Amino acid sequence: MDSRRSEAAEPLPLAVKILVAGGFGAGKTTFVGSVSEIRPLRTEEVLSERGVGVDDTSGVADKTTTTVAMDFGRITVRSGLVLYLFGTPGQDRFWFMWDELSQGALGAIVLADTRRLGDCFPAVDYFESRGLPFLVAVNQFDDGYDYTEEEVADALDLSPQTPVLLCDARDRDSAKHVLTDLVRHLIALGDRAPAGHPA
Ligand SMILES: Nc1nc2c(ncn2[C@@H]2O[C@H](COP(=O)(O)OP(=O)(O)OP(=O)(O)O)[C@@H](O)[C@H]2O)c(=O)[nH]1
Ligand SMILES: [Mg+2]
Repeated sequence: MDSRRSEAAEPLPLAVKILVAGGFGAGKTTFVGSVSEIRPLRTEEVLSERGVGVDDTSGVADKTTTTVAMDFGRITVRSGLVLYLFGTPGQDRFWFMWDELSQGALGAIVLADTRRLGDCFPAVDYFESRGLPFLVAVNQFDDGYDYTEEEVADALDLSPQTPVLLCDARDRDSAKHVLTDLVRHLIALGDRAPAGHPA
């Protein structure tokens, strides 16, 4: 068989860059790790005493490590469509990374932590101000409040078209569901945009 012909018949998959953002300890690294089909790249460092008074660990006292640069993972959501996932660092002192990480991204997941819902405000603000489409995935912690999607949308003052859904970042199917909803949201926004204008 002519290998050049078989290569030509297989189109390259569409690669889409997605950010996974949210407050400190919201579950971003967990989310990327549970859904990635490759061994995720992580940049975890142990939270040391030097961060005391700098990092706000209230509500996540059990946390021993934190992401200092980014998480990276990959998932094929359907044939021909591959998502490259970039998890952001959660601590305020690593905000300077966000502009770099968001270069070329088509969409974002904002993970909301049910123990500290307000911590995802900065991520929501960031994506709204840059016009990057996002959805809010509410990561439910056992010791958090059981919010409904409507309560979260109200509390975060989201625009009516921003999807909100409940999830468990530790569960692969749940995380994959969040990503497929984001892809649907991006496609719907693209369909609504006037020709020649980005959504
Ligand atoms: N109960 C519960 N625990 C979770 C869930 N998601 C993450 N965790 C736990 O919460 C802890 C923090 O998760 P990470 O994934 O490190 O959070 P992160 O947002 O990447 O944290 P930073 O990078 O430090 O901002 C880990 O011990 C996880 O096992 C969840 O949905 N439910
Ligand atoms: Mg992390």
